[in-house]
Amino acid sequence: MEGKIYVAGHRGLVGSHILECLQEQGYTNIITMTRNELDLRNQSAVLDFFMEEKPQYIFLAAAHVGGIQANNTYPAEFIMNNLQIQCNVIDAAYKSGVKKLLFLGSSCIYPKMCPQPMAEEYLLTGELEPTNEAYAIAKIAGLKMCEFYNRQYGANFISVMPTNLYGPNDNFDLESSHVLPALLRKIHEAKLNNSPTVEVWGSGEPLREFLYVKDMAEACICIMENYDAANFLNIGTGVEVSIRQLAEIIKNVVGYSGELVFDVSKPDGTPRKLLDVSKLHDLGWYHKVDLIEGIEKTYKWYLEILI
Ligand code: GFB
Repeated sequence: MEGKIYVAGHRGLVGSHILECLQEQGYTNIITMTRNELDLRNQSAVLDFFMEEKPQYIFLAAAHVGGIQANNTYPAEFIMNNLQIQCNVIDAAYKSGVKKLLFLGSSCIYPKMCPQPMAEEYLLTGELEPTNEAYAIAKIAGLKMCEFYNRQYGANFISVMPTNLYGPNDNFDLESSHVLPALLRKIHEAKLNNSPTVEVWGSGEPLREFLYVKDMAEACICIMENYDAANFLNIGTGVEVSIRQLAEIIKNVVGYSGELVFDVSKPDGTPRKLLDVSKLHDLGWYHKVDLIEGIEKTYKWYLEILI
């Protein structure tokens, strides 16, 4: 409980909840750095920080992230920023003698036409989804880097691959956000403006799995405490919904009765992305918050920050 923990990305969606959960669970020796204090893309600054602070446990939740449109429009930034952050932190962790590091990946690492649900073994068995290829390649490099540092140097670096996450502290910017916060905001604003319709990107047919971020944070801490194998782990619920069903659920939570209008000029992305979470369940970890409850909590938070 006294070991020095560094949460990288503590202002992001996952990092902020990891920090909060660690504090709730009684961890006291936690360090964080804002982007202005430490630019994780700067290799020498990162190494200096690790050598000086000598943290023992690292949650690597810092990343350049975004929804389908941001990924598709800015692939150079997604690959460069993520590779730099990961390489710098993972290598500095090794050089400074970190005991254990948890690297956060993404379910978009799996092939576009992957058999469903997607088991860990299906990595690198097919072509990636083009809209997020840059991000996926960076995340695959990160998980492989952890694997190779374990193999060659005997490090204890673990990777987890979460499904689509959502919750308080998410990004609600309509151009760069993921689908859930985008639809929550659009439907809320349509209700306020008495607008008869809401625009939903794509066909509404793609299937996605959503995990409430607090569950994700608890899973990360549980894995950091209890799991030492070199193989990476999927983190999800094992439950999927179509984008159309998601929009209907959000309409119910918000209390909006207008129509959904599907803009098929926008990309659908991968048709289906359901994780096989049997290995996680074998460890005894199950999600607690289901989709409706999670959306209700997120909407409550969203209304509070608007005040
Ligand atoms: O959440 P999302 O942006 O990302 O989009 P991905 C999921 C689906 O929702 C797509 C549709 O089929 C979108 O077309 N969608 C409908 C919308 N309306 C909207 C909207 O208003 N905004 C957004 N953003 N989508 C991302 C990857 O893939 O998922 C990342 O690009 C990462 O690399 C992340 O892996 C978890 O699930 O398609």
